[in-house]
Amino acid sequence: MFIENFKVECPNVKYTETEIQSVYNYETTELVHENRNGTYQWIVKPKSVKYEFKTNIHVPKLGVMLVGWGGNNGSTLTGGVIANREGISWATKDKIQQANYFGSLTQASAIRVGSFQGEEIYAPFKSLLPMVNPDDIVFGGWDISNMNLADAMARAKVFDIDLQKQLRPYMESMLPLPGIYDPDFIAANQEERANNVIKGTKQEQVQQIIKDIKAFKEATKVDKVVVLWTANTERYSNLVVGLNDTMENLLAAVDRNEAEISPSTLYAIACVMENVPFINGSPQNTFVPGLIDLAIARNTLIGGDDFKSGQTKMKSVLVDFLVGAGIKPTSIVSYNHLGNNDGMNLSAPQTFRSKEISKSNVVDDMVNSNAILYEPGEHPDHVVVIKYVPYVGDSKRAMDEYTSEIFMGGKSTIVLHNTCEDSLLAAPIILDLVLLAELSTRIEFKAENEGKFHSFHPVATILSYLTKAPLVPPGTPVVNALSKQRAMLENIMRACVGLAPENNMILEYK
Ligand code: NAI
Ligand code: DG6
Repeated sequence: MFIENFKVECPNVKYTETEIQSVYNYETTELVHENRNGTYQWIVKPKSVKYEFKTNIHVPKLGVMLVGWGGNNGSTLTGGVIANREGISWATKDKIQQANYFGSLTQASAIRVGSFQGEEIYAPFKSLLPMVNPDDIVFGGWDISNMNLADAMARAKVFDIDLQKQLRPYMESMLPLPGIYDPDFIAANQEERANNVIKGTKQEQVQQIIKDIKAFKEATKVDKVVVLWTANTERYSNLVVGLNDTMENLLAAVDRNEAEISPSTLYAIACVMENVPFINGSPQNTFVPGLIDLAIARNTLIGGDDFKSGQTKMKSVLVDFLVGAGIKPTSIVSYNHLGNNDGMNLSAPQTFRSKEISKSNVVDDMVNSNAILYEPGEHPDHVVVIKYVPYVGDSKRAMDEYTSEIFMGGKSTIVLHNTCEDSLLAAPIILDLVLLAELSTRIEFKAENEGKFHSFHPVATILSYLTKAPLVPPGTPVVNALSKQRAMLENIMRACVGLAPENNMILEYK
């Protein structure tokens, strides 16, 4: 059965006019490695830590500024939200299609609430905590191409033509602000597109982005802004001591107009200075150590990297399943080809390298979890190939071959082929990222040994379900397995309303 919403009633939870307060027992373990009678032994001690959570229930009017607004993802998300808001339907060759949010964790997925008279009861994921309604988002942003959003949607060739016609009146007055363009960081084939750029030094460019955010807030009267990078993949920035290794060095390097500070890092600096959350949807190392330092010092949310939309999402399910089943993946080969502007930009070796890195590291935690299968340091062969094939446009083809060792030396090969519009996968993920980033800034918590409530760590690991290479604070384990990432997010949200983690035990019926 599906219920639309619910309220938790228990002594541990209090709903006030402004917040939801919950007291939550975090059941965890403490490990010790001790010498007992001459031999070292691992001792595991169950541990319960009392936490208190406070969630501000005032849902703000949210502004979302996209870097790369006029790209395929930016125009698809903007059009998709307008179509949902306006209740638009359109004719396809198959049927009359209604706008929807399929593919969005927050808008189209469900959570299990419990059992009622022998039936499992589910509710919308978004019913867990008060969240911004996508209909109310005001969009804005930057693009190095000056095309209005209606023309950008046509250039993207993602939506059916009947839908495009209906969206055009809403989108033709939407104009991207000039962006920070540095041809050294993206493919040379993007130069033709760059007709809308901010002039000046790097410091002047940062100041312009700050001005743009302030002006957008003023003009739209939004309460909060989240900025998200969905612009072209950049090459990696070189990490250089004295340049971008600390907050002070990074800011000084901007002042000196150092060439190695990338546009994405400049946008991120501006956002952190303005205390505006910044999310990176592409694979490059925007978050150089100096920027992470800066975000921590100013307690401003940063999150990334690289939307986990299709092939990698599947990989973080399949390898988790195989390793979890005691099967040993030994070779993973992922090809894809696509013909959109992203594909064209990735046809340059330096930008492809950024994508190759983020697509390749996604099985590490699963491989490292099972020393019965893998020797220390052993890893499956893992190859990633991307080719630009203009004819297929946004309709990406992804082909994967997983070869594994099974019982008694046998081999099992699984082959997958997926054809799918890339931007229709990415747009709902962008929506989830901004909605969850906003929500997480309204949650405060403290453990029993902490005096004061505090927000989550500025490096937002809570967003990791949505990213290929989750950015984590220094010294924090990286989790790539999709089911663990989802459980983490859902269980934290459940804790905020005093619900235990979903344990799937269903003991009542055992
Ligand atoms: P796109 O090429 O259609 O759009 C990118 C836009 O960014 C373009 O309009 C371009 O003019 C603009 N741009 C480039 N540099 C800029 C800058 N410095 N400032 C402002 N605007 C700038 O690409 P698409 O398909 O929208 O993808 C965007 C990004 O998302 C790419 O980096 C891609 O790798 C990443 N991504 C996409 C996924 C998907 O499934 N579509 C999944 C994972 C990541
Ligand atoms: C080619 O791989 C283009 C990329 O931008 C991908 O579409 C994007 O990284 C999606 O990757 P995945 O592995 O999540 O499907």
